[in-house]
Amino acid sequence: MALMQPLHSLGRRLSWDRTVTVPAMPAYRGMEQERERRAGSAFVTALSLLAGWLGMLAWERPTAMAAEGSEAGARNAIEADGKADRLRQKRFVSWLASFRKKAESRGIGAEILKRALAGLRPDPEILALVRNQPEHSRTVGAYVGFAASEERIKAGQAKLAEHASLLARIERHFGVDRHILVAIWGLESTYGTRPGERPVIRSLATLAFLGGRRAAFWHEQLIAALKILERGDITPAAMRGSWAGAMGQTQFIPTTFLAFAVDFDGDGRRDIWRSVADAIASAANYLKKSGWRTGQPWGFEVLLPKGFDFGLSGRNRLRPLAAWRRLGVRRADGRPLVPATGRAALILPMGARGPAFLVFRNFHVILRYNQALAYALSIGHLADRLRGGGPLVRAWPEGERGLTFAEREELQRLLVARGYDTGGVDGILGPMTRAAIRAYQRKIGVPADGYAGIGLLERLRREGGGENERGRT
Ligand SMILES: [Ca+2]
Repeated sequence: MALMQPLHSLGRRLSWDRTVTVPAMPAYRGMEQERERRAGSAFVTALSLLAGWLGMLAWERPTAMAAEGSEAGARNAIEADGKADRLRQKRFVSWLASFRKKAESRGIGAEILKRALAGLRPDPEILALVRNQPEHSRTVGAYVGFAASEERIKAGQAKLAEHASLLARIERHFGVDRHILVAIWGLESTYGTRPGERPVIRSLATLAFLGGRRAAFWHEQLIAALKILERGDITPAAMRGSWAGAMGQTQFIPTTFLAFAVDFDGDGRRDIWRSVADAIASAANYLKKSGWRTGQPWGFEVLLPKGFDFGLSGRNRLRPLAAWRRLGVRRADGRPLVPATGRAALILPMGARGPAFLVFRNFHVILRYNQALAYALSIGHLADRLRGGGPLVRAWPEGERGLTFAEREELQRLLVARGYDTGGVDGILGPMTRAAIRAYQRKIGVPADGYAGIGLLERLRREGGGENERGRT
């Protein structure tokens, strides 16, 4: 059963340019900016979330730690917790009154505000969920293996058969490959079996109340959720989702719902919670509006020739397939590289030692759904498996794991100390850090794949920092 757990329950701190990591926490469907539209199941870095909440954590259990170990201490801790609860409740009520005024000024009707917000209390479990984040994170390989597990493939193939005529209609209407849609359904909610159980209004109100750096984002999601209720797509009681407000079988956050959800079964409501037709068609609509190209692949695994220049990889380095072919790149499944499928980028999700992929525009469209490279790759690969394709030809490298935030910062510090420009020490492995890694890799004569693995960090540690490598000749 654990293997059938949907990915949203693992959360996503993934993105193309960050270390691809999958902490075991529920999806944090935020986005750095509104422009990302859906924020996908996005992944605010959990750390920034934590940082924003430190104040909250501090007064949540003020004396529990200090009092640990004695019965009197335990009683004091409980009393203190009771006080903290009452304080929190008082602050929440006052916050809610002010939110209600803002919602009214945004045109939300008094009736729905009354129905949705009456008796609302903050959700203390959300704090625990944020606290219990693991230090380490999954690698892309582990994530893809988890996503495209035998159980999920088997269940997905059964769903393809069960909903064949619906899927054919959705495919005709939106022009999006049914295998991709079923893969999304499979990862988001384990084919609709895990659409999320938490009341969305309560979760979003808790998050907006906690504030922090992303308070405005949660505020907007809460407003959007109220708009959905007001339109009558779903009742407050049935509007359930992840702790971060990702809702229903497609795990849309409210603003994404407002932008992309459709009523495909024609009952007048856009019900991504209970209607398979509405849920899958809404996902199809989202991909279509994000630029899906009908009939084109997301990408495929490739094999690279000996002596290949790994510096050519990178998701924005597009080349025609003919150019990749001239460089000796071939499909791992032995099929020919057909030049008609447009320009492609070469990605090496776990560096030169792992599988390589050529990816097309549709891969970037999947990234609009969720910005994590591991997510998009998982969707693509799971879709291929659902279609009857085989497992990846190359194995993921052994002995790797995702770097922690502290380790990513350490990596950047060590590179900076050696004279490389990482664009700051912020724990975010963006294009500049990747470029710095490649430069360092060329210097030490290893494949310049730009991959920030534990092996690279250990090598930097061994060689120490503090010397300016470039200045030394
Ligand atoms: Ca409907």
